[in-house]
Amino acid sequence: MSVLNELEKIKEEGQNEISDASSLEGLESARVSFLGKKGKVTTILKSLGDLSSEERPAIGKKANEVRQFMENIINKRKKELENEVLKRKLEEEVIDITLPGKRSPAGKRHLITQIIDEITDVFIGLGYKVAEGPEVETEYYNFDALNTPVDHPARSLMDTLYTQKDGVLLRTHTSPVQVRVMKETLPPVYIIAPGKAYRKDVPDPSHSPMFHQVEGLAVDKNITFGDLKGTLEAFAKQIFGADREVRLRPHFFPFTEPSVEVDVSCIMCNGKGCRVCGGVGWLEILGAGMVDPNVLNEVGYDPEEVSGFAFGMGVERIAMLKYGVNDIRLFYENDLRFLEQF
Ligand code: 2U9
Repeated sequence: MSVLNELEKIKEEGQNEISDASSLEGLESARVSFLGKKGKVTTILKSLGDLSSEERPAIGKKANEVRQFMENIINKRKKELENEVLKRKLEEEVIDITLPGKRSPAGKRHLITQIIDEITDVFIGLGYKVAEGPEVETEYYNFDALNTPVDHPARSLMDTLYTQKDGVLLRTHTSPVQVRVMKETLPPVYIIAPGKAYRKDVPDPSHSPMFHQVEGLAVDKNITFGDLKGTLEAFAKQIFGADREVRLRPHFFPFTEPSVEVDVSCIMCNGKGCRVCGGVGWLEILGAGMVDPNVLNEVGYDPEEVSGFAFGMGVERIAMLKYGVNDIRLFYENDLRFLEQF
C-alpha cells in the first residue's frame, strides 16, 4: 500500500475513533495513538526524511493535511464532550433555592454580663466611670485599707481564699479597686467597680465561691447621706421598675459609717407580701453607707474636706430577684436550656 493510501486509511480510522470517543479520557487516548510522539501520523511525519525528493512533497503535504484535519476534529469533539460533562454536572447538582436555609444558632451575652451592663448603664447615666483592678489582691488593699481589723472574721481562713504567698489572696469584694483609684487620683471620684469576687463558700442554692459584684463610690465636697439615698432610689427604679420603693435598714460594715442594708418593695406583690418576698413585702438588694473617715485618711484624702458614700451589690442576687432564679449554681452550669431564656 502506498504511503498516500495509508494516510487516507489513517485519516478514516482516526475520524471514526474520534467521533466514537464517548469520554474525554477516550478521546485523549485516540489523540495519543494518532498524534502522540509514537502516533501513526507522527511516525509518518518523522519518516519524511527517508523518502526520495520526488515522493516527499506530495506525501508531506498529505501528512500535514491529515494532522491538521485530525487536530481540528479532536478539538471539536473535545468541546462537545466538555459540554456534555458540564451539562451532566449541572443536572446532577441542582440546588433547590426554594428550600429553607440552615439557621446558624446566634449566641448571646450571659445573663450575668447582661445585668452588669444594665447596672453599668444606669451609673454611666449618672456620670460615673467604670474602674477595674486585679482579682489576685493583697491583704492590704482587700482588708487593711478598708478599715477591716486583723481579727475580723471575714479575714479568716474559713472565709477568704489565700494564695500560697503570704499576704496575697483572691479579692473577697471589688472594694480594693476603689482604694487603688483613690490612691491614684484626687477627688472628686465617681466610679463603679464591676467584676468577680471570691469567697471560701461551699456551693449551695445561694452561695458560689466565685460571684460578681458591682460596687460604687462617690467622693466629693459635701456628699451627704441624702445623695446616697437618691442615687440608690434612681438605681432601684431603673433596674426593678419605676414604681419601686426603697427602704434603708441600719447595718454594719467596717468600711462605711453609718452603714445600711437596702431593700426594694417586692417586684411580685408590690409590698403586700407573697412567696417571692417571704411575706415581708421587701427584697434586700444591696449594702451601702458613708465612707468611713479611716478609709479616706488611708488613701490620703482629708475627711474634713471631702465625704463620700459607697455601695455594693451581688450581681447574681440582682439577677435572681429580677428573673425569679432560685439557684445561683444555674449561672455556672452552662446548660443552654437555662441560659437561652434570657
Ligand atoms: C471603699 C469604701 C467603701 C462598698 C460596700 C457594701 C456596702 C456591701 C455587699 C453586698 C452583697 C457585698 O456582694 S455582697 O456580698 N457589699 O454591702 N459594699 S458598702 O463599700 C466601700 C467600697 C470601697 C473604698
